[in-house]
Amino acid sequence: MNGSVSRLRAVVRRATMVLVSAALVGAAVSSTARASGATVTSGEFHAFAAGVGLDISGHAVLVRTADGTTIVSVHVEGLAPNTTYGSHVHQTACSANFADGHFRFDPAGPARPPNEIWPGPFTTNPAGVGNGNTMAEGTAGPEAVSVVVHAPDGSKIACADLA
Ligand SMILES: [Cu+2]
Repeated sequence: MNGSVSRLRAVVRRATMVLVSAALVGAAVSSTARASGATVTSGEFHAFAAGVGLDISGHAVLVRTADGTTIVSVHVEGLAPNTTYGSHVHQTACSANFADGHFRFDPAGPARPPNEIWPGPFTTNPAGVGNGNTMAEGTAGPEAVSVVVHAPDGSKIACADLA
């Protein structure tokens, strides 16, 4: 691992800790983020599409930092234990065509990071709670408006609108 990767990972770890505490105290987080020049959007997860009927909750936070990176953190409860889920930033609201497809920095570019923003895959603990996070180089455009959690078979089971 080179120095810049380990530095980035340290930044992500720190940012994730800040985000998790921030998500718990929403108002305080956005004033802190404003002070640093970042913009923060966040939203609550709800069961969705193939997941309707499941008691899924949690939240997603997307931070556009002042120095041009995008950090996304998800916390999801009510999932199956010890299971790996996919998660991506999507390009429409949860109510519009089931959040449609993935946000891409370059719409004509590859369907994977770093051109997309994937806070998963993440693996749940024995209680069915999962946490995922990622940091992308670049500021996500205005169409980065939702975060979807996918079951292991790829189906969309939860969605959070970011506002
Ligand atoms: Cu997705």
